[in-house]
Amino acid sequence: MIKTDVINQIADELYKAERDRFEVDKFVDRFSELDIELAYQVQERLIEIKCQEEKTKIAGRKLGLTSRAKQEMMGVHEPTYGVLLENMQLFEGEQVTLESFIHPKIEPEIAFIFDKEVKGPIITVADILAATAFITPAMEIIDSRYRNFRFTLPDVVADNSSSSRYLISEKLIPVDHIDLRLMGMVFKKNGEIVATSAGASVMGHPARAVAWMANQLVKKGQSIKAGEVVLSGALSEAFTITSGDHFSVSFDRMGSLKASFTN
Ligand code: 0L1
Ligand code: MG
Repeated sequence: MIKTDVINQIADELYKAERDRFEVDKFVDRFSELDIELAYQVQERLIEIKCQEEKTKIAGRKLGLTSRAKQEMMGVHEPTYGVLLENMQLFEGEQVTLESFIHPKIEPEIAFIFDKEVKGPIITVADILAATAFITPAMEIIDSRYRNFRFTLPDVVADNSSSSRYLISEKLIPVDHIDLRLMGMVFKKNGEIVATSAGASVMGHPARAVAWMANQLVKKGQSIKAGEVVLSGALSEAFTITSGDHFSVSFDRMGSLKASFTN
């Protein structure tokens, strides 16, 4: 099969799996040529299809696999990134119905909102902080299209890093004077603490993950644009969502964010 056909075939199957809510088997077994580079091309094609079919556009980016625990689980040393679309955003206070998901999980994150463009190749933590207008508490709902969340690194990259929905707090905080590494986080499910963590769990500093992405994007002539939202990557493991669940994330100095789910 020629390369473009492989890209189109995988992107099309992933798009339909999400749209029609079914699981697919990982693609590396069918397409031996699926490496990380090709996987990012599939991801781009998938985003093109979604923008066209769903009449939406790019709102920002997300980092995935930023914690050492998740990287070790996958046997990799690098995170991944994906795209956030406008129609993936949920709003605090809305009851989220589970009918459009396959097997959703939720995880606590930090959102960066940019007011300047950030273009690699030598972006540092300081560059990211200088271009950030605000930070705010966030949660990401991931919903891998792969059967039982079983995939390799190229598979998950092709699947837009398992992204599905995200929500951010409307309380926007300037990043000045906050040490993001030491910022504590408490994540609760139905009123019980299920995870505690600090910003440093994301690659030592959440902005380091974002800087890594900016330095990757430039290889494809892309950048983080002014106005975009970037999710840092999770500060804890992800938790399965079932109907009736309530989740909240609270950060030292940034505030809290809640999400509730129903059938
Ligand atoms: O946002 C994430 O960290 C998810 C990345 C993909 C891995 C997964 O689906 O668990
Ligand atoms: Mg995430």
